Amino acid sequence: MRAPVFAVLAVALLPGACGRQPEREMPVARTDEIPGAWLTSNGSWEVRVDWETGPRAGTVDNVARLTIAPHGDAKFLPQLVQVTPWMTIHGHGSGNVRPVVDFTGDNPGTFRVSNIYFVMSGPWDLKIAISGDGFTENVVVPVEVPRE
Ligand SMILES: [Cu+2]
Repeated sequence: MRAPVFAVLAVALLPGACGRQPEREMPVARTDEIPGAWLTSNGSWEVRVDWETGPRAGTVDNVARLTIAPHGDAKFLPQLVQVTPWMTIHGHGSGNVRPVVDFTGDNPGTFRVSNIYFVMSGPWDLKIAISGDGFTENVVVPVEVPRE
């Protein structure tokens, strides 16, 4: 059985194109179960971002590893993970370049995200949507892209 609160959860997936995103969605809270992880919008998942390569501006050779773990009782299984780089202070994303999310198979909640393009240095966000079983939860993870 699902908790009643999930019956009213309806979160549209955000378009990736520049200029059509709503304002920044703040992370709800940080959680202690995975050190450095962020809690998704309805509290079902903890998400941590570790950089394998980068982050660097002006290249698609940025690779991040997402660790996604249930927070408390698992409410649904993550079947789709979408990642959108967004530079909130300027109101733009990465144009037509979309990150590629692959399940690594290492462990049930580990995903490799490649082809992440930051058009400039500065403060970025990774807007992450985790979907499954008709539900979507979001989390925003800040990323500081250093100057070269
Ligand atoms: Cu910018």
